[in-house]
Amino acid sequence: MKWEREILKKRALITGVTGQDGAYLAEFLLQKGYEVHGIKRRASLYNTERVDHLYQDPQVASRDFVLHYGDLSDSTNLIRIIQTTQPDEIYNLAAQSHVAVSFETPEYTANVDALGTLRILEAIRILGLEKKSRFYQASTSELFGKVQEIPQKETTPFYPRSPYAVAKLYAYWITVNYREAYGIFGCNGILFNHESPKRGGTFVTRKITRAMCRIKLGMQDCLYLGNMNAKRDWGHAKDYVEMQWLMLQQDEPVDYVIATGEQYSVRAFVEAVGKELEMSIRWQGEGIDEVGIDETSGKTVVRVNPRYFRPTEVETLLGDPSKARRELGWQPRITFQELVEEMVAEDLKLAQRDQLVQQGGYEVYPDFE
Ligand code: NDP
Ligand code: GDR
Repeated sequence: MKWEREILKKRALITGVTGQDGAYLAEFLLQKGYEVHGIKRRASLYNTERVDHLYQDPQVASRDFVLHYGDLSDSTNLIRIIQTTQPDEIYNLAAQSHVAVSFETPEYTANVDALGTLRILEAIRILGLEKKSRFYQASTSELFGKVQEIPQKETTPFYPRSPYAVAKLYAYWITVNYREAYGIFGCNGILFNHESPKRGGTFVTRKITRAMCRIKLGMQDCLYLGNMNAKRDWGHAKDYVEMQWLMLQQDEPVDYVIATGEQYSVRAFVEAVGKELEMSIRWQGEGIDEVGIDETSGKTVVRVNPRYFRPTEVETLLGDPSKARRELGWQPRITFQELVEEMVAEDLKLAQRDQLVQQGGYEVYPDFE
């Protein structure tokens, strides 16, 4: 019965709905029968590409997926959206999420990633929604930064190494504080790197899959990278958003590390992508002179460019997700190999599309990052 469905229907608000995780989470919650509201930023060009397939005509009165203009730097707007939507669950995924960019825009990153989180928590309090709106905070393995323990778990001390990570540290603690001070059901998901074909093109995995697919098709000569020794624990975003939801379904708010427990270097990621594309990468030289040669073509396809080095680097991250496994029964389903295969398949399709456009006599612009 329609009436029953509406009463039972849960309502979620997602900040950062136009991002990688926001898009997967919106899809996941809609499949679960939620009414999903998302906050998108005003931009001079359309920025809803990742959620366009979920779009519902605003002329239709009853919609399950609704986008609101907003920004984490604007409290008035956040209070109004939360007041109008009265969400049962708020997922705070919005952030200036690029670590290297945070060195260029430290104040903005702090405003959005740290104070933005405070603004939402305050909105919950101002509106008296402490007992209604559960809150998920997108915390990060970057909090561990210069690692104090291997692998990293919930009790590992934090040592942030970038303006991004320092801002996220504030967000982590303000979520804990509002939970303890005001009884808000607030959780931190300390998520390790997670990727997908929806990953932004300036993060290293997507940068590699995009560039190597284009190199394979002869549309690009070389891929320029920074620190290839960096090691990460890479999972699939689809698996990880399920965990964000699961954390808000528990009886008590608890913080969890979410990771695969496996680690690969940037260099190993390049090799895995090469293998998928039937390229065999041989490394030669050291430091900034290191190059990757595709033995099948004899061409140098990877070079180092110090412009991608960071003032302070996070060299290695490896998560221990055993608490989530034990208490939530969570286990990642998608393997590293499957992640690489899916990303390569998608980027090969996109490169082939661009190649057709090029062959048709139209301009195709290169990737600049
Ligand atoms: P993305 O960069 O793909 O998405 C970030 C989202 O935040 C986008 O929708 C973006 O909008 C939005 N946003 C940025 N600034 C603002 C602002 N001022 N006001 C409102 N919205 C804003 O990130 P991911 O989806 O990968 O990550 C989601 C969250 O999880 C982030 O908080 C990130 O820091 C965190 N995280 C991510 C991990 C990962 O490996 N992916 C690991 C651990 C934590 P627009 O589309 O307009 O740019
Ligand atoms: P990260 O992801 O900083 O871990 O943050 P990113 O993919 O940007 O970097 C991973 C590692 O690769 C090294 N690297 C390069 N990185 C980029 N972007 N471009 C390059 O050319 C390049 N060459 C080498 C980096 O130095 C780094 O060591 C991501 C984001 O999603 C954060 O929001 C999130 O919190 C963390 O993951 C967990």
